[in-house]
Amino acid sequence: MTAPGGNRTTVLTPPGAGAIGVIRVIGPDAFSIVGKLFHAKTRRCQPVPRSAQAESCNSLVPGDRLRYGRFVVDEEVVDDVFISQAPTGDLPAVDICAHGGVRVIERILEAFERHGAPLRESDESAIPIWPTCNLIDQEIVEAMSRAKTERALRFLAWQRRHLVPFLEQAASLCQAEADRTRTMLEAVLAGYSAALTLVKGATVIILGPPNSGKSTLFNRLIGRSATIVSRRPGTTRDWVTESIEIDGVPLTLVDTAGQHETAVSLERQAIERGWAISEQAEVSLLLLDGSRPLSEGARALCTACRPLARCLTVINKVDVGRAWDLSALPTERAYEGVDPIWVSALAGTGVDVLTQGILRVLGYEERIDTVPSLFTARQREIAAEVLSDLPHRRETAETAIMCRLIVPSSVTPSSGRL
Ligand SMILES: Nc1nc2c(ncn2[C@@H]2O[C@H](COP(=O)(O)OP(=O)(O)O)[C@@H](O)[C@H]2O)c(=O)[nH]1
Ligand SMILES: [Mg+2]
Repeated sequence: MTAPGGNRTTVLTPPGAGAIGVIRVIGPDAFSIVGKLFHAKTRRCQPVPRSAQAESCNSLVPGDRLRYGRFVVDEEVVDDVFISQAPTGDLPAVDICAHGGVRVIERILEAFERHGAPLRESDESAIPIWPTCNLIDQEIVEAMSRAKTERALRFLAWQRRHLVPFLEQAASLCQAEADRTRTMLEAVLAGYSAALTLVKGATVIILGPPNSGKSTLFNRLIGRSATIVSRRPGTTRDWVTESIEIDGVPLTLVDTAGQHETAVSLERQAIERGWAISEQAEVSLLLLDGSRPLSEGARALCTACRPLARCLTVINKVDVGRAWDLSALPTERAYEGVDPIWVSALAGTGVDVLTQGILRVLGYEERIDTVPSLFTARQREIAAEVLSDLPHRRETAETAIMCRLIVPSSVTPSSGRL
């Protein structure tokens, strides 16, 4: 048991729910305890005045700035982590963002326990209220606790500093320079789809006739052999999912059973489920075997995939040779400028072009990391509404940006508890 005001830790993220686990150390010695275990890797971006507390914590920067480094126990690196000072009001507190694996979190908690900050579970008072100053800030903080990749976390940290000031400026220009407000709102909306994917992730499903190499491509993309690959059609009896990241974008990859007519009911179910997922997936990959003449079944599948959003045609086994060219395809399969991609899932040829194609259809042509960008459906809806009202209702637009989009804390019903 810890004394009510004593040093303790609490885990802010649900176990196994995200790739990032956030541990909060709270108590009078929080900074010095973290300072004994954290070793900074990078220099500060810019000099900032250090508080006496931050001085005692190995390279921690005050406020919401993140520091990147290593969590080291008994001279062994447990994980690469970010740390930030958690603004709590009464007691000092430091957040450690580590990879969310159960063992990593356990080892960090054990180390803190040994240094006098044991885990205190189900203790409401141990979880301080985030002093968010507006609704967008609150949305950012909540999204940070669920971020799946380091890039998502960096993106959100950047938005936390820049998004609201940018929107406030857009609001202040409504009356005098409505055109600039319009341009600014268009800019924050432009990156929405990519930002949403970065924060929440996207599903990529691999469809195709049996034996076209779906499982081989799946394994190639996840970088290890997780599904059985076989020459006998129909080996993947059910769909398999795996979390991967491409350039820091979190993706759920789905390998399906071959899309063909079959009497085997188990496989039939898997195929049907594959179709159900593909309708919800952000990206579908239609994988065809390019080393043999295109079968009637494959041609029928091309036609069936037509209504799918963001469906890329991928032609496999280029290492064996090209038995047909694109004119053999029953439909024009280019999607938003991404032409059919020739790959060898076995040899890895063309896989980089494919991963870049996936990012491209998800809106990653431009770097979105350092431009103000909206990232929730709520934000987008309000911004789009304001945009359509401009320039006729400038006053309402200003109020809408300030009071409905940004929403200062005095107006928010919830105080931002995670
Ligand atoms: N030569 C060659 N063979 C491949 C390639 N991709 C997959 N294969 C082979 O094709 C067969 C079927 O692959 P699999 O991934 O099980 O296909 P699935 O039924 O679509 O999942 C296996 O023998 C693979 O080794 C490739 O790029 N080149
Ligand atoms: Mg398979």
